[in-house]
Amino acid sequence: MGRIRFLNAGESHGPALTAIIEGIPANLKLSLDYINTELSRRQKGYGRGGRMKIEKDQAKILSGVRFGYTLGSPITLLIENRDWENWTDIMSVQGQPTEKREIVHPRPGHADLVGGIKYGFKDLRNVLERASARETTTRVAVGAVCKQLLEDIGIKIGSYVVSIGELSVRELLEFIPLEERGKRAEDSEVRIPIPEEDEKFKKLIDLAKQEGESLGGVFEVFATGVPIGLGSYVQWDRRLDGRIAQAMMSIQAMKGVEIGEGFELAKKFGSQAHDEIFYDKERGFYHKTNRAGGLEGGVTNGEPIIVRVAMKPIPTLMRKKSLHSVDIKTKKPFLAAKERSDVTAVPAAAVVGEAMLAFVLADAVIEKFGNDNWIEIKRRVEEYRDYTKSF
Ligand code: EPS
Repeated sequence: MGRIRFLNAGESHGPALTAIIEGIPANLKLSLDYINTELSRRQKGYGRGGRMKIEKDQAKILSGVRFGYTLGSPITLLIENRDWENWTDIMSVQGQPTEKREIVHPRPGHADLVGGIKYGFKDLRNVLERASARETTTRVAVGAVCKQLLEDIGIKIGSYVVSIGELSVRELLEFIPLEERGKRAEDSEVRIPIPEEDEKFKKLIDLAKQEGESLGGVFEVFATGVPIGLGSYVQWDRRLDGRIAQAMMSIQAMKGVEIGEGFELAKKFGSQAHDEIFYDKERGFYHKTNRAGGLEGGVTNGEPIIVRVAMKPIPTLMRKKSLHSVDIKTKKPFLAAKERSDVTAVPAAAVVGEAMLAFVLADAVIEKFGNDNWIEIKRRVEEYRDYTKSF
């Protein structure tokens, strides 16, 4: 397995969220502004709820960086929850439990019930606080560190939304280059790369909001400039496609991952499914198609990595009649709890997907090229890129 790891901690309404990343080599230039820009990208998206109006996520670096360069020691990131001041009694570390904001009507589709049973909580707030997608804030901060490492060796990551509910722009994307899709998504409130379609998507989200409903969708994350040979076929847990899928599925509410043409490939004859190999002195080995999404045998093949991820609708429904549930104390039928939530968070989830892809790729880079001094590692990457061309 790889050599970068991170752990994060923090409750949604606790004082702060933190993450420790270990394994980022020394002498990598790191910008805090870059991290904060990424955090603000995660906060965007038409259909977000009230919480995003309260928060203005900003990271503090508590360790591992000096005068703008990494030290090779663990990097600690801290993001304060502005909302914390409204929850000090409910989320108090000491003192007596309160029934205020207690949750006893688990929401279908959320971790509420399974978490309560598993950990033995009768107040399901204990589950919600950590299961919440608020946790993805730190993933984005960690991803922003990894992205800076990757960009320094020419690997760029982006994302865009393909569909929300039944509305899709997938058919319209074919002739738009990946990087252009990512660029256009930045200017769209729903992160779709076809600006003319924005209004349609916003109307659907408005409708869902009116109905007290929520919406899921599909987003794609890509990486360009990826060298041949990251990941490995020699053992199941070294295969990079598997590692990417795991990272994506670990994001709250994700229910499906495809790489390249994914499920569509299953319908094709072999001759229509695979990417033929060509050679050019300038480019080295290359493919004219990229149905494999940049991965063959669990190893990167030099083409852009393309990952498609499906997000289910958020479980909190604000409509009068939410979903059937059971009061965990009385065992009587009850409607599921309502919490402040988003109507949809697919645009934000795409930014989290970028962070997870950045983490997996940075890890794979370090695994292949070394993990101590970034200056040496960078040189090794350059030499290796020459070697793959002349192979
Ligand atoms: C989120 C913060 C949360 C939710 C959302 C994501 O804040 P709050 O619960 O205070 O409104 O808005 O999380 C969920 C919808 C969920 O079910 O976990 C964030 O920072 O992205």
